[in-house]
Amino acid sequence: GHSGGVVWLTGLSGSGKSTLATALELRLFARGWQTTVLDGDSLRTGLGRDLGFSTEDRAENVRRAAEVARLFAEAGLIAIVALISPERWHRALAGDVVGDGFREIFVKADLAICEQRDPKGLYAKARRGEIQSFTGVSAPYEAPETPDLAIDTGTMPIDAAIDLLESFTITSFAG
Ligand code: GGZ
Repeated sequence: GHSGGVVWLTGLSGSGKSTLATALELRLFARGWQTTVLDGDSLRTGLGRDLGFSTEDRAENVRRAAEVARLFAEAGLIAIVALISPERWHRALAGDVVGDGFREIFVKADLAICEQRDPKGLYAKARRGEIQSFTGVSAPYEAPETPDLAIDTGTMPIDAAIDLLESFTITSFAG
């Protein structure tokens, strides 16, 4: 059995948040746990489709995701949230909304690595000035100072990263 909770993944675009979120969900499902994934990229096509990328709009995006995650957690699920949530006050807001059961995971990869990966070509566009306020290029990313867990996807093999996140989640919410 397990309690409800929120696994909040923060990191740059291309740091591996979505990959880890999907992989964690599969691992937890295999253990019979109830989970759901809230991914920034897909939330923004619906729940947050009126929002842009100013610091205020990002905060509102984070707040909405946190409110939804809280509802899932109260229903006993593990909500895995993958949002850049770039500034410390954004993550503090999420933590305040969720309360107990909020865990902040720093998905850490140097900007150079994320930019090298550039799966959607967004960094290249940002460098050409075709996307404004792009995190890491023309908008800030403040690394968490005291995350509950940091996973360095730039140096750690993906399987090891998933193992680490799974163990952390089980330790946090098994009961
Ligand atoms: C950052 C942007 C931007 C700008 C579009 N800055 O890696 P992706 O492409 O697939 O997912 C990113 C997503 C970021 O949305 P979030 O909701 O996670 O951000 S936040 O928590 O800050 O609200 C990225 C894409 O949208 N994207 N423009 N300017 N990422």
